[in-house]
Amino acid sequence: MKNSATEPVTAYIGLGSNLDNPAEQIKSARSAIASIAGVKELAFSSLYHSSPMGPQDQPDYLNAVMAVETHMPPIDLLRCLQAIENEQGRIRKGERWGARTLDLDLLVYSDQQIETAELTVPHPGLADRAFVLYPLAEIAPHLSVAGKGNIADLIVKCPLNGLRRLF
Ligand code: A4P
Ligand code: MG
Repeated sequence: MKNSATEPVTAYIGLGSNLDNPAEQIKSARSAIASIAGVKELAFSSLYHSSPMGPQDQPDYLNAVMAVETHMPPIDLLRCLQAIENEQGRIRKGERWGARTLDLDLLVYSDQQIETAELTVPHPGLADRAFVLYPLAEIAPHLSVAGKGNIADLIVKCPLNGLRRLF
């Protein structure tokens, strides 16, 4: 296992927002994640503009991906991410894929494959989502995603779907 107390692992976090000034939401979330004890920012992608996946009667999204180094077990990291979502005013209305101030998904945690009631890693939607794959490839062009393959191969099979890189 690579998440022992002595050896940190690299994890990738997907950030998405389509309410209440998405650029500010993502900026605040980046600082909040980098401030978690035992988490260090390694890289942050450009911001990407994307059309909503799911219900179409919601605003477009801003998306980004962050790479971090951490000693924290994946479930603890997920709980910290959920706390940040809540702090930034995320209201869960029970609608699948509905509008949100902030969505933080644990995309990849080292080379681990995890399947529990609370956490699936790599994130199950990763390979089908341009707004995840393209920013991920920007900061980790040589990444191999456990059980799914190389990021370069995944990108080839995933149309852009209107995704635009901003800055
Ligand atoms: N969960 C399991 N595995 C994970 C993981 N790897 N990372 C569980 C994060 N959470 C994980 O999540 C529901 C449950 O998933 C959690 O309780 C957690 O234990 P949630 O955040 O409460 O609900 P959700 O986000 O609405 O559901 P879901 O199915 O996770 O949605 P996604 O996949 O997060 O998609 N369109 C664009 N363009 N850009 C977006 O970023 N995002 C979504 C949400 C919809 N449409 C979008 C975007
Ligand atoms: Mg989510």
